[in-house]
Amino acid sequence: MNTTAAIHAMTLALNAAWEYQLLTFPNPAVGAVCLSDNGTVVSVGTHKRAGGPHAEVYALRDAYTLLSGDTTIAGCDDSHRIHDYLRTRHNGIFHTVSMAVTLEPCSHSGKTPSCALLIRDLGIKRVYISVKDPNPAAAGGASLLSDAGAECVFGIMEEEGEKLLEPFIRWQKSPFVFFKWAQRLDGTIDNGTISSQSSREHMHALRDRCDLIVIGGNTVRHDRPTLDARLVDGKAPDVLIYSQMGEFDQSIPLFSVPDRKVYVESSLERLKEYSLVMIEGGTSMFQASQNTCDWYLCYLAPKLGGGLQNMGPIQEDFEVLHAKITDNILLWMKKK
Ligand code: AOF
Ligand code: ZN
Repeated sequence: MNTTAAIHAMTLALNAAWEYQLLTFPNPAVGAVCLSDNGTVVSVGTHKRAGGPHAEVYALRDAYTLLSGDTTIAGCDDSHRIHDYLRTRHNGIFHTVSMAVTLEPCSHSGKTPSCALLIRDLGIKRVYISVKDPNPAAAGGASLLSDAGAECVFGIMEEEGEKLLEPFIRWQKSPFVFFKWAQRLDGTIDNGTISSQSSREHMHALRDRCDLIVIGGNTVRHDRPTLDARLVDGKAPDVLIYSQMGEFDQSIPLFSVPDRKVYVESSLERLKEYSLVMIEGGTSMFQASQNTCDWYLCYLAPKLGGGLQNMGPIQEDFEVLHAKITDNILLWMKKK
């Protein structure tokens, strides 16, 4: 198979993984693609949440369903069941299948069984890999496959694979912190709901995964937010109100969410106790967290008018890590 087909497959795998960026916390975001021997894409899989099937397992499940016509495990989300079923029923159909994966297939049994062992047992002959697994417990899947006679090709879109993995590497040792805001095309960030329903659901899914939200005191006073994850039935993270003045009206909804801690503090030291932190706010919160943020996430709504305030005097050049176009545009960025 030519490199163009491998790059095409890896691009699909990377895009699939970005769909669940941060949502897999504390696991990495991972994507996988199965290809037929002429380079046609057969299936795309992505890891969706920690404890759930790995990306390879979803891709293999869907490839099996398509190639065999057997729909028994078509909608199955139980990784043990998928592994067991594929092992006993594959009937050699994977011998002409190659895979592209954004992360080296895992060698270990964690919450789910080993992907590398499954790939080996299905008789897959070639695996394109973007980056090695930095987690020592799960690494080594490629040598396991090579020892069994499969070809592992490393370094396909390696730079892109490394960017995808940055949060995973960061939250192993210190908090991964991102600043999130929503704006209209004219740059305004105030006055009512800006983002679409699907963007707000995505943002609530992120809140559900975060263990801390940081927000500026003025935003709390003006917007009186709840800062929970109600749109996805998720859990509400703890809240740090970053403010020089300790006094807040306790009837603001965020104070009455059960099982959550709320801190009012004039420093960001508290972040060190957490692993995945979202900062929300406007100009002053952006400035206060300049040296703390790893990434930035902007939801851009295709609207003009309706607001007055923008990000003000901030000057920043960002690198776009990933952009997703839906009814809004999602921009994952980091400072250049
Ligand atoms: C893969 N494919 O899609 C992911 C991998 O507890 P577990 O079983 O979910 O294993 C988690 C570890 O596996 C995680 O720390 C990382 O090293 C690797 N993640 N590996 O082959 C995937 N998400
Ligand atoms: Zn795995």
